Amino acid sequence: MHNIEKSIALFDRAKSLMPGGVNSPVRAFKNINGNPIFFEKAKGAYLFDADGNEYIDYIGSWGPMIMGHSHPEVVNAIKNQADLGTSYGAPTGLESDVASLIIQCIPSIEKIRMVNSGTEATMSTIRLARGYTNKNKIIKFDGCYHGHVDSLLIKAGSGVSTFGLPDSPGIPKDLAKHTITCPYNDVEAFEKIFHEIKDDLAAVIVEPVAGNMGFVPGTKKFLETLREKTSSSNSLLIFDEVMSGFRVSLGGAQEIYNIKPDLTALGKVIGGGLPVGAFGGKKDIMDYLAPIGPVYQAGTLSGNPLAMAAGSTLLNLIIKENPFELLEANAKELLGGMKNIMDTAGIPFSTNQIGGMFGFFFSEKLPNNITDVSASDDNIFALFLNACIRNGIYFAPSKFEAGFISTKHGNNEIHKTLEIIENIIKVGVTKK
Ligand code: HOZ
Repeated sequence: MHNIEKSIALFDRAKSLMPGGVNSPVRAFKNINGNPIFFEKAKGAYLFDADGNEYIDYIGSWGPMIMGHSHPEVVNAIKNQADLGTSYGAPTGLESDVASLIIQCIPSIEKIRMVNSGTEATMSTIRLARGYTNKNKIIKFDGCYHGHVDSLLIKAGSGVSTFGLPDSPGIPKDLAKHTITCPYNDVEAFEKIFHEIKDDLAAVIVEPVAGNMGFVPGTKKFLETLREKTSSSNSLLIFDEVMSGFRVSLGGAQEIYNIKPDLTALGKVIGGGLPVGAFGGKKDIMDYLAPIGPVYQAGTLSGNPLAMAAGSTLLNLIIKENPFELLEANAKELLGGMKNIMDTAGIPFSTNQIGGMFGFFFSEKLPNNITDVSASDDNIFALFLNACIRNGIYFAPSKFEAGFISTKHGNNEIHKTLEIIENIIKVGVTKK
């Protein structure tokens, strides 16, 4: 069992200085009654905390560390760029490097704009969709999380589900009334809502592979229906691939489903671990942005050279290696092993994965939407998670978050993880 004395002291200090002691709520471990671990360094598949403990990391900074932490080429690119300047507030060729790599991999993106976070990316797609279509309403799906954007923080997943805050105060009712929510993967419910509001429908936004209600892929029929209906009403289809982009395959979820959205929001991997977001899509829609078009969007640090240097290096590595089959095979081995352990112990358990993203649930039936995820066992999840973390396995501390595996998670890491989990289950840590 890891001693986490220093993490406990660091959390106490942080609580006196920051709300909940954190800068992003899920990190507080409040829902699992745990103490967050404070980290000092990371390498490959491993994190190292302030007490000197080692963890096999299955969060990977929520996606970006797909080739492992502190990849030497990414680190060198950041160091080299830092020597040349960290921000100019003016264009660089690096921005076009990242743009062309993304456009090469994701054919629905003909033009792209860089921003600083996934939240900024989705927020900008909504404004652009409203400006371009001259309509107001947005359909989003229960349990999808698109960042903390006013219009999208309604029945959202991730932290708001983790802490049971489906509708955050601070969002004007007049704005919220333009966002209509619908159950995920429910074609009939969507069609009903669509027919009621299609004349004023600016956009449908969806995580085609949801990573913020645990890991729940959209069904092909559901996503195809969204494409067909939005095209028929001159509304835009927005894929939020902040999590799934460069995580489930080189071309994102849209490649797997063979569906072209009008706009795509990206983040995480494309910044190589530095703060980045981007949104892109059809040329005529993107050219509706200032300075060519009337829809305004801007940012001093957008296309920041450090982030672009890290992002282009990581994207080049991913394009060269195309590691998605390997990642999926390794994720399957991990999850298959976990399932065997749970089955032997008689604990209801289900799993899913695509490429380098995965999910596990303490429920017999594999969840298809947030209602199913909510019904999975909270008590066992919290006990299991705390036990894993205290024994050096770092999984996301909420059942409403996804898991991530990197190219540095080899046989050793997977077998060690399974051995530790087997012991945890044997000593009955997860018994109620
Ligand atoms: N909501 C983020 C992932 N879905 C978690 C971000 C963080 O706490 O770093």
